[in-house]
Amino acid sequence: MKTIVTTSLAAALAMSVALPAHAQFTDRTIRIANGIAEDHPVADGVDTFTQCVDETSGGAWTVNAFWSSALGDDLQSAQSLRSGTLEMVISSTSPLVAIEPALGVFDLPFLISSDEEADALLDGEFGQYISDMMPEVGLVNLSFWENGFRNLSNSVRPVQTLADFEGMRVRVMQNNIFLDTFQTLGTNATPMAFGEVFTALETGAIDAQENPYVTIDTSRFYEVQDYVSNTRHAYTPFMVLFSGPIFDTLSEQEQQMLFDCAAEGQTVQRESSRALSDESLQRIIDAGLEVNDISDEAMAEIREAVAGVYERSADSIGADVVERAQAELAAIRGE
Ligand code: TF8
Repeated sequence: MKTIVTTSLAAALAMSVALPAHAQFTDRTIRIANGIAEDHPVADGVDTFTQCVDETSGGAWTVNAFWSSALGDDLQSAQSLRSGTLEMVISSTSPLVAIEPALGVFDLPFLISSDEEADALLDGEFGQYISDMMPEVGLVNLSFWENGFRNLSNSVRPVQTLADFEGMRVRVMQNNIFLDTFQTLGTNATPMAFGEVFTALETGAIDAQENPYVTIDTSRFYEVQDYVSNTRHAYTPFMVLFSGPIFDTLSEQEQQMLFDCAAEGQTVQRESSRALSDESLQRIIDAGLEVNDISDEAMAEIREAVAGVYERSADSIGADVVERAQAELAAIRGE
């Protein structure tokens, strides 16, 4: 009898060393802040991320996502991450320029021109270079997800030429590069947090905003806008950010899980974003909005008008950062 007990005890001890993967995962609840609505493709990425974390941690980790700025806007949430009072945010790079000026590179007008370029730039050396800057400001970038190409919507007129921007009251994201771009285009631009945009459009405080089709759709901007013009003036990615101070308290396995699961989420989220973009465009059209493309001639004029933004923002972004992005994009394009 004694032998049996001893043997099974030894076996149990051996198993406890070799077996339970969850021993490296402490029970935790992770909150993810988000500014967009729950039917946005980010939710598909978050679902995948959540499932992956649940499986990898053997149920030790719980992930709770909060939508529509319930935990604060992008910038406020990122600041909470830095102070260690919130675990995660999925944020556009643009409002975070206040924290890391180099992120302004993604706000430069017409920098990226296709999905393929975006993926190659963000998943390549340049994306890593940007991610490597984040720990210094108390943030860990787990992955770049897709926000998408931004298009202008408004309630005044279809924008078909440079002149059509004139005098429009446009909400822009909170940084000087967007402000400069839209002022240069002739609009009356106002920086504003995303959560205030719907009401500002509804009350007529502003005429226009710019975001990808999926956002114009899922945030119901089509209810308070009449025109959408296919400007594709910027591709501002999402960063899947984790709190630096909290990250530092995690085990190596936990840290690796975060990167792996954010990468799994990325695949699903980008696919979903691209599939939904056409559906969203159709819903915008079905809602009665007038959607227009811009001619090559007019687009050339628009690009030329904002070309000076690159030089004017080089100091704030860092000339080396801008050059590096441009060089990598040139290589991606085979130039
Ligand atoms: C913007 C951004 C936002 C996103 C969202 C809050 O216009 O594109 O839609 O950052 O996650 O502010």
